[in-house]
This record gives sequence, C-alpha cells and structure tokens, in this order.
Amino acid sequence: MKDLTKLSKYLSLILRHNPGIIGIKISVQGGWADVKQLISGINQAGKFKIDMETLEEIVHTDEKQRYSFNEDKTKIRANQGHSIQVDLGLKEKEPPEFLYHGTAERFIASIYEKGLLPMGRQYVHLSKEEETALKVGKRHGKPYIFRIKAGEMHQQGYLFYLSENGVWLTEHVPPAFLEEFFR
Ligand code: HQG
Repeated sequence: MKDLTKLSKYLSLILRHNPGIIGIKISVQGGWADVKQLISGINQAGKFKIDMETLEEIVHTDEKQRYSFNEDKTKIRANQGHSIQVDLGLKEKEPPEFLYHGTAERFIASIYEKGLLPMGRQYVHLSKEEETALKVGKRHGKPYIFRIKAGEMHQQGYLFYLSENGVWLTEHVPPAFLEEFFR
C-alpha cells in the first residue's frame, strides 16, 4: 500500500510553515504555491519523490481536506494551519453558539489566565464537533476540552472565519468565553 502520510506531512510543513526548505515562495495574497515549483522543489530536495498524480491523490484523499488547488491546478495551498502570515481571503462568518477546542491538561492554567492564543499559528483553531476537539487534544497529551461561547463573542464584535475544510478560526478567545466541557 502506498503510504502518503509522510509526504502529506511534508506538504503541510512546506505549505503552512516553511516553503523555504524546498526553495519556493508562497504568495501572501491567497497563500498559494506554484504547483510546478512545488513538485520540482520537493524532488530536488530529495527527501521524497512526487509527481502531479501523487499530489492530486494527496489533495483528494486527505481525510481532513487540508489542501486545495486553484481552478486550473497550477496553484495549491493549505486550507488552514499556517504559521506564516498569509491572507486566505476568508470572509468572516457568524459562528454557531458554541464551538470546541481540545488541548492538553498541562496548558489549562495558562489558558484560563490568558485565554486561547494562536501560539505558533495565525489563528486559534476551533471545531463545531466535540469529537474533533477531543482528537486534537489527544495530540498534545491528556486531553481537556473547552466549550467556547462563540455566539456571545460574535455578538460582542469578535470575528470568526470558516476555513474551506470546516475549521473555525479566530484570533483570540478571552478567558471570559471559556467553559470546561464535560463529556
Ligand atoms: C495551546 C491540527 C498555553 C492550544 C488540528 C494547543 C487543528 C495555549 C497549542 C490544528 C494557550 C497549540 C491546530 C495559552 C492555546 N497557553 N497553551 N494561552 N492558548 N494554547 O498545534 O489547535 O492535523 O498550534 O490549546 O486538527 O492543537 O495539523 O494548535 O494545544 O485544526 O491538519 O497551544 O492542527 O490539524 O497547538 O491544532 P497547535 P491546535 P492538522
């Protein structure tokens, strides 16, 4: 079986965090990388071999739909998760009344003090489903789930964005809008 997971993670690293490792650039406007440059950059870097067919397979089969092509497939971008500053052109959107964020227990004290911060990324990542938050939390350690009063935040003027793959994004969740979520 062809395991594309490692290659997909490498793609995330390039498209969200460090295009420079394969000597390419990502446009600030839109966060796009040139597909030809990406393919030749990856092949030249030598860690992985890739062609258009494999890239298309990754984009289409990724379980979180992390990547998108533009219409003519000359450009590609990550749908969310960036640490580099890009403008994905997302329109702000009214969130559901509650959103969820999964984290690890060791971060709780700091989060109740400062709120949820983007840390290394451009935005705080939130999900509509608590199950997703649980999975995300488990990546970091013993999971803990916050329920966020997103509706109230929105009423008070905080902006929310929905990424192309269904992740809710916002810049900061102050402690007043956080609740412990019991399963
Ligand atoms: C925590 C995955 C201390 C925050 C997922 C998290 C997601 C604080 C960690 C996407 C804090 C950052 C993003 C504060 C937040 N003090 N810790 N004030 N505020 N934190 O990985 O949300 O599989 O950057 O709780 O599905 O875990 O990569 O963010 O634990 O959508 O596609 O700081 O990554 O997607 O960790 O995950 P991350 P995240 P992919």
